[in-house]
Amino acid sequence: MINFRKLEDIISNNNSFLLTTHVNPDADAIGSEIAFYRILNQLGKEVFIINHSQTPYNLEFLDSEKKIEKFNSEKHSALFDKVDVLAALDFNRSERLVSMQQAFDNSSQLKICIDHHQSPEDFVDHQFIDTEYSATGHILFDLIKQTGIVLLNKSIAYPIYAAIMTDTGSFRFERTTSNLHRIIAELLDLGVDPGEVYDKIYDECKFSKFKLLGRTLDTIELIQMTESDI
Ligand SMILES: [Mn+2]
Repeated sequence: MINFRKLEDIISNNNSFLLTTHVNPDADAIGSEIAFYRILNQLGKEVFIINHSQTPYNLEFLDSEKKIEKFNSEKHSALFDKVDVLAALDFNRSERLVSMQQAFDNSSQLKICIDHHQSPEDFVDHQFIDTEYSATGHILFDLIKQTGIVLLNKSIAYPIYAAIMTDTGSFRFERTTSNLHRIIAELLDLGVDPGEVYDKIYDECKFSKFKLLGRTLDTIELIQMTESDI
């Protein structure tokens, strides 16, 4: 069980937050960062989102404010000791931060982890982890529902929908319950278009693979063989 009141207290009592997620981020990783950023933004907090990896091409649409930055040790290291809270989203082992691990581990600022994976490492001050959740975005939905910390609007519902859709394998996996579908219904009522999110994540992914295939095919060379080569 996640202590949402505790998480609400941490949010209320601090002003600046650095959000991050795991290497090779998926739609739950990016969606949760964007949803959490928009929650904090509604509350007037100062927020940074810094990741080890570049946001994958097919997930860039989730970051419409272009808020996510790729970690650069010279530019960002000092920030890890300056913000009030470091928030790890959708992972629970600091090695998943790769180039950012040292800056994160060495910081003495308050650290929290919001996640739904098993076997967490003891690397933060407060863990908000429950493996019963379908996605980290789903935890953020319950944070809003159970505390009323902000009003759930379309701009928060949209990345939460993307997070849950992908982490449930488009509503196929075990944690796809009737309760989860009730949550989804609420997100759709706020104006999320499921076809649009699906097409953006999966079709643009296919499109970028075709582009890569095109570049690869362009490098093909015909090598003439003579009789002596055989
Ligand atoms: Mn996840």
